[in-house]
Amino acid sequence: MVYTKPQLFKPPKSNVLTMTPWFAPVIWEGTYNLDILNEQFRQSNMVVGLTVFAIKKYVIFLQKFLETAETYFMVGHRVKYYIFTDRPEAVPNITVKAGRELVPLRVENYPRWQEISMRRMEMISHYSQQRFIHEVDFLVCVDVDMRFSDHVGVEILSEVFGTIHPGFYASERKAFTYERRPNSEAYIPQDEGDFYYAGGFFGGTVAEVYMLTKKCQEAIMADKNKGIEAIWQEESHLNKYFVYHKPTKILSPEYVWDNNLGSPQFLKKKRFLAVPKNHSAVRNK
Ligand code: 5GW
Ligand code: MN
Repeated sequence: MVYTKPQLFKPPKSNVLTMTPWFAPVIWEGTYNLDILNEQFRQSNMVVGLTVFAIKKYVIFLQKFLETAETYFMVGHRVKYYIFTDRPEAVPNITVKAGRELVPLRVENYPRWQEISMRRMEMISHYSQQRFIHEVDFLVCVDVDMRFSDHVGVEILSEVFGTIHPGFYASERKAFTYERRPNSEAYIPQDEGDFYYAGGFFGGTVAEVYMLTKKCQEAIMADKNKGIEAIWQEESHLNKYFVYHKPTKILSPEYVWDNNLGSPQFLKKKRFLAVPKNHSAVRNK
């Protein structure tokens, strides 16, 4: 517990928002002391579940995803990788470090890609209630077409957290690609909303992730019955949820980046990066 004391009149960052108006911290490199956070987390002996979906050709992303997670994700802590897949035999047999475990979970395959993407909410809510609640304390729910490229640790954990989408961090509200049709359950009026959150990185305690995914799942089904599908599927519903259930922590775009967006000055770390995909090869629609 030896470190330089916090300086009330020398905030570590002044170029970016580090606290929302509802007092949720925004996590950037330089805002936290990992030694303190790790110490606190260790004392609680908690377990983190990382959920990822690899359906059909997306199993090809698992090798790099898991290898890099072993290097950068929650190092030194207990981790369960929950891999939802229609092809458990295609899950790479990688050796994981002590305290970490690979758990393949067989799921159905859906013919439409929009359905594959949206059904993640249903699967996560179902397994949260049936299984995750008994096995882990926190859930981190991410896309698989990604690789870890820098530290992602306990600084992200909180009751419920979302990540600022790398394509919209500087956008005005009106430019957010929220669902704008009032007959969708994901509808957000022009004068509401804080950030545009990425569908590919959210999480929290199992209880909170259960509520979030359940609510999104119900909204998706209600839309389906009305014959409407939100513009960005489950990402639209996640954004709607966060307007009215504010995240208790916000991850900066350091936590979901895409090198097509360059390397702006404010971005000190690229922790979780989109893997370029050959759309025609992996997305046999
Ligand atoms: C297939 C065709 C088009 C879009 C998505 C898929 C697809 C997605 C798939 O065939 N299998 C699959 O497991 N997924 C899961 O949904 C992956 O976990 C993937 O990361 C997630 C979201 O789809 P992405 O990553 O293609 O969406 P973007 O918005 O990151 O391009
Ligand atoms: Mn993706």
